Amino acid sequence: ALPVPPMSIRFDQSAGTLSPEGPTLTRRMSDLEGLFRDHAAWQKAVADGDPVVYSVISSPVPEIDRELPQSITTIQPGTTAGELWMTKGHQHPNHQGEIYLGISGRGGLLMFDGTETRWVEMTPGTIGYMPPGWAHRSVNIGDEPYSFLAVYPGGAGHDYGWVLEHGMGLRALSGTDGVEFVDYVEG
Ligand code: M6P
Ligand code: ZN
Repeated sequence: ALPVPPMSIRFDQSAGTLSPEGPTLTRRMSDLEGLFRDHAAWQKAVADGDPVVYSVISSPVPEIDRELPQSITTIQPGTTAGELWMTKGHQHPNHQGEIYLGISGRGGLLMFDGTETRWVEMTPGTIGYMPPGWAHRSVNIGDEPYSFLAVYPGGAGHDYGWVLEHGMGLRALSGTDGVEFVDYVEG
């Protein structure tokens, strides 16, 4: 990846684009294997059209040490067997921090350090802070798309295996009065 000059990056919310733009990523249900508690319901959703669960658009700032890349993630509203649609979630291999800024919709930021779980509700204008060593997953808790800006150290990396191995402590389900949490393992 090449260094980039000082620049301004424009987010067009209605078009869902960044300019200049970097890599974009689309995660469908099939990309979330092993993450929902109800495996059969997950399989059925994959067979049933494999919907897009979230997408990530990035600025051209490279993911290398000392840079500060940014991305905007948009999670679609939905549930799979009652579990709210979410990102895969990851840990940073070398334990570096990250910040999110809520842009639109309603979401939650679930953090897990291997022992404790924390939940930060995210509305437009909320800054969510992930300290070093806290794995993080985002959840759409509303009925419209939830978008947030992420800014993270370029060398942070994404360890997805950590979440598959340790879970996130809790799961966020859609309850009658909003979000309900259940133990990750028992669900
Ligand atoms: C945010 C940032 C990205 C991350 C994305 C999707 O934009 O934290 O680094 O890739 O969310 O989350 P995940 O990688 O867990 O699928
Ligand atoms: Zn991260």
